[in-house]
Amino acid sequence: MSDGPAAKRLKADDAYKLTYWPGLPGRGEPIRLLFEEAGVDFEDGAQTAEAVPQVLAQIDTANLGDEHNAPPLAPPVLQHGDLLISQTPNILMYLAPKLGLGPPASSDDLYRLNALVLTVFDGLCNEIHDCHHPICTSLYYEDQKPEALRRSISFVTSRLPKYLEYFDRVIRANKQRDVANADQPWLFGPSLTYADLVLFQCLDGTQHQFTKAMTALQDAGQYEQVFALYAAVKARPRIAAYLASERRVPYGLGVYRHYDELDVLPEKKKEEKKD
Ligand SMILES: N[C@@H](CCC(=O)N[C@@H](CS)C(=O)NCC(=O)O)C(=O)O
Repeated sequence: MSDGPAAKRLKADDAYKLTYWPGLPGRGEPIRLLFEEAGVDFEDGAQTAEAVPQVLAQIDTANLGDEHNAPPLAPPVLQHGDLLISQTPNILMYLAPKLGLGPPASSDDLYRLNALVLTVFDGLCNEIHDCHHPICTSLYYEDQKPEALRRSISFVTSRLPKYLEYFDRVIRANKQRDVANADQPWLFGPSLTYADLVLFQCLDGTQHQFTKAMTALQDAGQYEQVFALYAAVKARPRIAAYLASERRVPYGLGVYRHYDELDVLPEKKKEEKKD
C-alpha cells in the first residue's frame, strides 16, 4: 500500500495528543504510563475542560475522518502529526519504539511483544470488563447483575488463574532464555518494555475489581513472578512519582469497577463423590 505523496507529514516537534474520556483511567491509562515512564510530554485531552466534546466529536456518526485517517469507533485515540489511530494495543505498538520502550518497528520482537500485550488485554482488560457487563455493553450493570455475578465467579475460578499462570510462565521462560539476566522480572528481553507497563496497569485494575481474589492469590504465594513484576514497575521512579501525583485518575465507572457483590473468591472444586 502506498503512503501517498502527502502522507506521514511529521515534524520533529509534533505533539502527541491523547483523546479519552475524563474521570477514569480505563484504556487510556496504559498509554499514559508509556509517556510517564519515558518522560515524554503529551497532551492529555482527558485532563481538559474539552474532554467530553473531543471524544464525542471523534465518535460522532457524522465523522468521516480526514484525507489520511478513517474515523475511530471508540476512544482512546492518538494523534501524532497527520496520523490519527485508535485501538489501544495499536496505539501502544506505535508509541513503544518511539519512546524507547520496545524494539524498532522493523524488528520481529515487536510482534512478539504485541502478542503478549494483546493477551494481557484479552484476559485482564476485556474479560474483566465483561464480568460487570456480560450481556451487553449498552445495558446498565444494574440490568445484568445476576449474570455479572455468575460471570465473575467463573472468571476468578478459572480464567484469572489461567492468565496469571500464563504470564508467570512467560516471565520464567524469559529468565531461562537469558540466564545472564535471570534476576530481571520482565516479560520479554533483558529490560523493561511497554508490555510490562501494560501488564502492570491491567493487574492494578484487576486488583481494584477483584481485590479479594487477587489478595488471596498473592498471600498464598501464587504467581510470584507476576506479583514481582507488578512491584518492580510500581517502584520505578517515574511511575512511582506519577502514581502519587494528581495526574493519576482514581478508578470509576470504566473498564475496572469495584462492586462489593462481584468481589468474589474462587469457587472450591467440588469434591469427587466416593462410594
Ligand atoms: N478494542 C478497543 C476498545 C475501545 C473501547 O471499548 N473504548 C471504550 C472506552 S475504554 C468506549 O468508549 N467504548 C464505546 C463503545 O464501545 O461503544 C481498544 O482497545 O481501544
